[in-house]
Amino acid sequence: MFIRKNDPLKRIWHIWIRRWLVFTFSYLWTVGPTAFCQDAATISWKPVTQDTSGQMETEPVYYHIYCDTIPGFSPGMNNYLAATTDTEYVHTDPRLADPNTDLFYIVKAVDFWGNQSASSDTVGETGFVLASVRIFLESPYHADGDTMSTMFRDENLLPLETPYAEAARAVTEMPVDVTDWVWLQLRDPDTHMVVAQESFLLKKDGMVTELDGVNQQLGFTGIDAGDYELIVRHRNHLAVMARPVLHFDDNTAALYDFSADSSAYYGKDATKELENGVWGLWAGDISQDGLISDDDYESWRLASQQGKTGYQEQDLNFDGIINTKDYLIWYRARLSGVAGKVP
Ligand SMILES: [Ca+2]
Ligand SMILES: [Ca+2]
Repeated sequence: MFIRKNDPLKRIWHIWIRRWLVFTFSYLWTVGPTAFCQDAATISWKPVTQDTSGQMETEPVYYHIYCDTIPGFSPGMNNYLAATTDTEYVHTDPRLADPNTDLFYIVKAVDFWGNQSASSDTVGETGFVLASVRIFLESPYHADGDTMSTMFRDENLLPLETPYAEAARAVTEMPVDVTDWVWLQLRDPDTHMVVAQESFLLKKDGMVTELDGVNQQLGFTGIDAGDYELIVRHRNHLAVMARPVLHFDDNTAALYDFSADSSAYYGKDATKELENGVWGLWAGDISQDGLISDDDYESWRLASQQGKTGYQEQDLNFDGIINTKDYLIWYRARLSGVAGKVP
């Protein structure tokens, strides 16, 4: 379900307030539009009236409001918006009128003595679901230390803009420990149509993160909770799909770990064993057609002849140079007869 700024208040979320760590109680809050202003939104919630021991609150309760562009954000100093003793807040921000940016909000209650509640659920301009994914790529993976190369990032070769035009996104500064960009898609399990997709950062330990390089709760906006196929794509590896259809919603997502088990992947031989018990994506699909074929070889050959360097899809071993080392990776994959298993 979408929330649009010109819709009436629609959704109600339950949250729990926790104080003194002994007792909890709930209140409700909603986010909704102001009637006439496209760059403003009204966030409202029901008041906290009881403390954690069930007594009436006699002192004023403050509500701290946090706002971010990432649905899975954690409230903190860097996204603190305002405090109020009211039970609603009108937020005016030009980003609310920007169709390419969605804002999300969290509220925490703070009592007279400074005790903070747990976070509310997140509400925002659009519906969203969260995912958490770990995955390794064959090319940059080093068995020593179980990590992937960050050479592109460390040599300032990693582009600030994602290479996946279908999921355009950019950072202003590349976080540390990033190996590359990856592209995740959610598909309807019946029609196999993509319902949401986004570019994310892949850290050297295999964790996929939001653009801050820290947040592992990956937001897909514009869709409601449901069962979806999860697909991971990378610019020169064979794409993979999670084996079961997974349930996604706006609660904190459990990790789906492609690196730990070959059964995490849909299809036989969809994954390569990088070392004992560690699984990753096959390198070599330079043309991104789901096959390891002569197309990929031709692309490598041309790039090699032209002496291309840096961040190139033909660079299959992630060293910034295109030479026979890359050819050998393609050749071994070709000999193995592997192909993408995403239907
Ligand atoms: Ca190919
Ligand atoms: Ca290379």
